Amino acid sequence: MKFPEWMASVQRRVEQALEQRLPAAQLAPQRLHQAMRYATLGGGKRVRPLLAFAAGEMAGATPERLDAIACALESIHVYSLVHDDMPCMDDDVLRRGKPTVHVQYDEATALLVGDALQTLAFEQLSTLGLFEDAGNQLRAVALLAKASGSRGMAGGQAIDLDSVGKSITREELEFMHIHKTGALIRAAVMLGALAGTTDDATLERLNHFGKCIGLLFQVVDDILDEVADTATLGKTAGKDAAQDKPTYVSIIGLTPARTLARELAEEAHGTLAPLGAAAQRLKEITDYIVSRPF
Ligand code: GRG
Repeated sequence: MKFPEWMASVQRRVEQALEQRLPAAQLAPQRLHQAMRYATLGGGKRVRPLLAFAAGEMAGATPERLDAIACALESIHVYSLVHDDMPCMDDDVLRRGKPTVHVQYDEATALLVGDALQTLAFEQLSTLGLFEDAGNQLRAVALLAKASGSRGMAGGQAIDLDSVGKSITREELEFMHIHKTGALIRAAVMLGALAGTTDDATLERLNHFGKCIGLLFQVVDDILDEVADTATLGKTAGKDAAQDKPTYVSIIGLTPARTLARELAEEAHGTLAPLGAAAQRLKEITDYIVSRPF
């Protein structure tokens, strides 16, 4: 199967899995469940699920097992977007082409949607029999918890909020992004691999690949933001805080950021090279991520 076809089939599969695993809209409390579904369904590239499927297929994990893992990852990701969009953080009114949850519902609901999606993720991941090996399942739960918490995504977000209007070094920016965006992307690769059978050397290799691709994702995101801003002559209205945030482009410049993206993609490919054809999908996802802005 060609990559675009594979990607579309995983995206469809994940949409269906999320649809089934999210509490029904008719189930009380209806407003909260409707808002959880509103936030999660019908949008997004599903990059983290794609990475989990790619690594999981490589490790021989069944698609049914990967469905649950993909849902756990996407639930954490959506929770982070819903909270990130709130007035106390980035104060965004649009996400995935529709009004953000606090705009469509209200702030308290948005807070609860994030909370409930986060715990739903761990409920999914701890389903009995989801992993061949109970030790690997516990490892996956711990990995996702760490990647989401203060030593991962939430920690990166805290640094991000603290850096508004300040000048930070390239090293500090990298530290922030490895945590804020990179940790969950890295966890996606690792969780997929843990759902199948993978030796420790390969897991270590995938861990390094995850680190490269997590950072790559953010560098590309910064480039895309810059290119979009330039095209629309600046997103001035209502985005002051986000505009003052340091990015790869603001710290090292657009051309060096593009060079960095290429270098990170090369490092990701180099890390996967010894895995041969088994890592084909991971290589294709790397190219998909890096090719977006160029
Ligand atoms: C609130 C704890 C907490 C964390 C928020 C990830 C994050 C941390 C905030 C998102 C803000 C943001 C726009 C970050 C830049 C990179 C990024 C994660 C973009 C959104 O992810 P995509 O492109 O989105 O995968 P889709 O909609 O495709 O799922």
